Amino acid sequence: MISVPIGKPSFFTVHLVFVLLTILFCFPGSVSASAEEAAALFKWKSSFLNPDNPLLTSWILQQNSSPCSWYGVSCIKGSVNRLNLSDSNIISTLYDFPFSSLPNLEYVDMAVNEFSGSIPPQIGNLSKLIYLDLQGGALSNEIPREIGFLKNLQTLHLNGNYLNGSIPEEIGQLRFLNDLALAANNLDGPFPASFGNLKNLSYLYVYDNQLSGPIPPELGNFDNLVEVYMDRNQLSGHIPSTLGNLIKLEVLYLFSNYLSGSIPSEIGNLTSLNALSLFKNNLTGSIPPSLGNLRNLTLLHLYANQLSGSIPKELGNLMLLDDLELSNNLLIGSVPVTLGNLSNLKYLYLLHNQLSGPIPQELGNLTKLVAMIMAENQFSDQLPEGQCQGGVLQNLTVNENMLADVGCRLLFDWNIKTD
Ligand SMILES: *[C@@H]1O[C@H](CO)[C@@H](O)[C@H](O)[C@H]1NC(C)=O
Ligand SMILES: *[C@@H]1O[C@H](CO)[C@@H](O)[C@H](O)[C@H]1NC(C)=O
Ligand SMILES: *[C@@H]1O[C@H](CO)[C@@H](O)[C@H](O)[C@H]1NC(C)=O
Ligand SMILES: *[C@@H]1O[C@H](CO)[C@@H](O)[C@H](O)[C@H]1NC(C)=O
Ligand SMILES: *[C@@H]1O[C@H](CO)[C@@H](O)[C@H](O)[C@H]1NC(C)=O
Ligand SMILES: *[C@@H]1O[C@H](CO)[C@@H](O)[C@H](O)[C@H]1NC(C)=O
Ligand SMILES: *[C@@H]1O[C@H](CO)[C@@H](O)[C@H](O)[C@H]1NC(C)=O
Ligand SMILES: *[C@@H]1O[C@H](CO)[C@@H](O)[C@H](O)[C@H]1NC(C)=O
Ligand SMILES: *[C@@H]1O[C@H](CO)[C@@H](O)[C@H](O)[C@H]1NC(C)=O
Ligand SMILES: CC(=O)N[C@H]1CO[C@H](CO)[C@@H](O)[C@@H]1O
Repeated sequence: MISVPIGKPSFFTVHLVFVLLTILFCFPGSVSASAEEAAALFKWKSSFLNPDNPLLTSWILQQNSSPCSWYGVSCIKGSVNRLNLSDSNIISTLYDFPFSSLPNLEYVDMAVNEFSGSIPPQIGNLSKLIYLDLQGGALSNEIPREIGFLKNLQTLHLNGNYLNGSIPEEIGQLRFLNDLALAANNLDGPFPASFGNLKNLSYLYVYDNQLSGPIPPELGNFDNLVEVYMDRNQLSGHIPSTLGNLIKLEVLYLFSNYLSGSIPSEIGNLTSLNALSLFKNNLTGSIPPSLGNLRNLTLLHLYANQLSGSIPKELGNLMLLDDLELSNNLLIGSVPVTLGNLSNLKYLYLLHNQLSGPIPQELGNLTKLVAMIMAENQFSDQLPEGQCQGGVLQNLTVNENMLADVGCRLLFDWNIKTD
């Protein structure tokens, strides 16, 4: 009875050896690639903490087994080419993965399982790999340098694990890399110097780590970039003006870092941009009027910086904008009347600046506004009449200004101080 935990694996081993011998004796000299691959995968499965995983009941060894019809396995010419075990409730490590027994493997999708332990250096033996997705597990320790041997890799998703240390220099050898996701780990240190080699990147997700040092200036040469998420790190230095070359860029998230200097006016050349989020940095200088060229922008978050000067009237060109947040800066002057053209605007946050003058009547045209947060400025005169008509507005905050007559006080839960 007591021997059950030991007896089970040894039964598997005996069974495996028996099957392998059967294969060898029955088909001498013609052991097919797929039978070897089947044995290797079966052996790996038997190392799982849940080898009886109900999704993997097709993974059984029989005489002359081929794994090609097994759950999640696809073959080309009888050899395993693709392994898709995403979201399959596997509880295991990668230590016993048959890295040296699957020579034709090109696609590995093992996202969202309970893989723990390190990524073994033998990962580098999967030399034909094009696609590797190990996101959403519990992998820890450093990304092995051997990742650099995977020279054909186009997609690498290691996000959502507990990987630490810095991004290995060897990543620069992955010149075909198109989609790199290292987000939501514990990675630190600067981007390696070789990062500039990854010229074919379209998607770069490194958010929510502790990466430090500058944004690699070479990023401005990555002509195919479509989405850049570098937010929630410890990046410092300036935003490179060369980012303005990235005419395919649709998302640029750099928020919650330690970036300083001004917003380069070249950002206004990113005419494909849908979302620009630079909040919670240490950016200074004024908001470049060129941002008014970003006509596809729906989200512009520049709050919690030290931006000065006035709000450029050109922002009124951003007809698709639904979320404009400029709070907690040092902005002065009046709110441009052109903002009244932003007919899709739902969120207007100008809280805690040094804005003055009347709030333009034209803002009363913004009938989709849900929140208009104007508090802690030096606005004078009256509120726009339109704002008193209710609409969908749920939150109008104007306290700590110098607004005189507030006729529609009762519509909202205001806390108005008129000093
Ligand atoms: C793996 O399978 C899932 C679910 O069917 C699918 O969404 C995903 O695209 C597949 N991955 C690859 C690399 O084919
Ligand atoms: C990574 O984390 C492990 C513990 O999980 C620790 O032993 C190791 O020193 C860490 N490595 C780095 C480079 O921080
Ligand atoms: C670069 O990526 C694109 C897809 O974005 C792909 O079509 C092209 O073949 C890649 N080029 C190289 C040299 O990897
Ligand atoms: C990019 O922006 C800068 C500054 O706004 C401008 O001088 C330059 O002509 C623009 N370049 C291109 C290629 O549009
Ligand atoms: C703006 O968005 C529209 C609709 O998604 C798209 O057709 C158009 O190409 C975009 N413009 C630019 C300059 O990317
Ligand atoms: C922000 O910038 C100011 C002025 O350049 C500097 O004095 C300050 O130390 C910076 N703060 C942080 C947190 O980087
Ligand atoms: C934007 O607003 C200004 C001032 O309210 C107005 O003169 C201008 O015609 C508007 N532009 C567009 C494109 O609606
Ligand atoms: C916008 O508001 C102004 C002043 O309240 C008004 O004169 C104008 O007709 C409005 N424009 C539109 C397009 O509703
Ligand atoms: C209105 O917005 C202010 C500022 O963001 C916030 O503190 C307050 O909780 C909001 N009130 C409601 C009712 O949403
Ligand atoms: C066959 C093969 O390529 N084996 C290699 C697998 O990976 C380990 C660790 O990198 C190497 O030592 C082997 O040579």
